[in-house]
Amino acid sequence: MKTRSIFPLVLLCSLALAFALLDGCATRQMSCGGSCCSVCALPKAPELTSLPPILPAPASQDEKMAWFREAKYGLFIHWGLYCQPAGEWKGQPVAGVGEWIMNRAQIPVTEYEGLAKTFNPLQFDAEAWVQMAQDAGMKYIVITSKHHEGFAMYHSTVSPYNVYDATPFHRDPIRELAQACAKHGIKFGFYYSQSQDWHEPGGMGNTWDFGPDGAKDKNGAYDKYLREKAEPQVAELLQNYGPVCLMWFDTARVMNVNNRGQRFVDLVHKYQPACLIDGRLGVKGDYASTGDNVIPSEGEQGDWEVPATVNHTWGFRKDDTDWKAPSDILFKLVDVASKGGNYLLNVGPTSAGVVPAECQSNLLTVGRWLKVNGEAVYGAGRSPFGDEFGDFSTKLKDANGKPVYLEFTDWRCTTKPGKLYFTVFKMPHGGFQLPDFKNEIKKAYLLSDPEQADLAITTTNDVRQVVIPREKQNSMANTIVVEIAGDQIER
Ligand code: JFZ
Repeated sequence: MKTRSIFPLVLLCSLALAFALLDGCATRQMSCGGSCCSVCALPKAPELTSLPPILPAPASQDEKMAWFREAKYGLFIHWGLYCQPAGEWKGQPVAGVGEWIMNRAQIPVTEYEGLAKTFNPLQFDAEAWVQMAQDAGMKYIVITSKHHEGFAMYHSTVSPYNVYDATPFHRDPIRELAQACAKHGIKFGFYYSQSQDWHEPGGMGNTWDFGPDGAKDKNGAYDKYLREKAEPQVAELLQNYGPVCLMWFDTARVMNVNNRGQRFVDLVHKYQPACLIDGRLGVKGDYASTGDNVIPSEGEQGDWEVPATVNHTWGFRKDDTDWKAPSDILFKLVDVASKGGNYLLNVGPTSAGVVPAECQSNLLTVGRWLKVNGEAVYGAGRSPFGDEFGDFSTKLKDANGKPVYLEFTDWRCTTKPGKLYFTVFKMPHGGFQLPDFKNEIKKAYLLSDPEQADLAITTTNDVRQVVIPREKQNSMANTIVVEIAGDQIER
């Protein structure tokens, strides 16, 4: 009996291993966050359990935004069929971001569809991805449920062009991720390309197969696509994956006609009143999205988010290993937080289903810093100063003769009631010079010091300096907590 019941498993696993070898994954690092097949060491598909209920309608906009304002740091994931060509088509590199390859190489739909037949990311492990995000200090995950290529990365009943029905993988990675996120207490949201869909005759963007976009807008094809694919798919995502923290729409094209944009807003409100809408739907959302990798030069009011890359692409490109260094990621995160925003940092997993090892390791380095110093980031408010962001050069002029803006990167300040957090990236030899403010200082200590030992503050020519013993300094950045009297800074 025993041998009989184990035989199909062994067979399955060896088949899986054969596929994995074909995919070249045996040479890559294995990670089994959940559990692994003991024979082939590939992660096992998790058993699906029920998902938590959808959240009730928030009582106010502040209540709706509360988790987002606390979170500050999220993981963006661009994963789709484009991770297989990975920036190369028919042996030639295709310029631009990886997920735009179909457009940039003008690949006909019929040809591009072939990528579904070989999509089989056997090393995919939802548990490992979510664990990585958590260890990196990220509080929410936003994944491409359908990018411009038009391929649904979840089991859609609206279109068979989806990961469950059209690939040998025959699993719903988004369902698995929803479950892992619920388990780890990480918020989960979806990117959905509402306007561009290069797979459909009525979707925007595919001019090589289906002609100019203007005609689709005027002859009803676009509305047909919106009503028959985009809207029902968004409804599926909002109904079948538990609580959705936000919907990340993108590259809006004529959304203000025929209530097109509003209809998406209505769907979100109908199915998940607590779900946020990003700033790229084409009608007003719950927060503003900046341009890609664009960090405002000063503090900004309202709620906003910077979508950013860890290299120069969103979808995986095999030729792009120019990873942002951990110190750079950390500076940008604290910079964004000190200006009042959120940082949504992207990874592009491979066709094997893994996040490149070096990229992971960089994110985890930042995560270790945040484990100690996260109090200065999560739920922290804007800088009450501003001089630290930069200034116009007195010497350098741009092409129009205007002074060039020079960014300063020495330190950033975030706040909580009664506390200033000075995160210092370049520690001057004589100590950190506090910006001028009148409030009484009650106490100053290093956030990394569990004893919260008082740091000495010296005053020279009315400038206060905080001295940090060398042996207590972290090489990436040090956060000095300054406890002050009063909740408002007096300058
Ligand atoms: C879009 C997508 O086309 C791209 O593939 C990726 O998903 C990215 C996150 O979003 O690209 C944009 C959209 C908006 C701007 C720049 C690139 N923008 O406003 O600067």
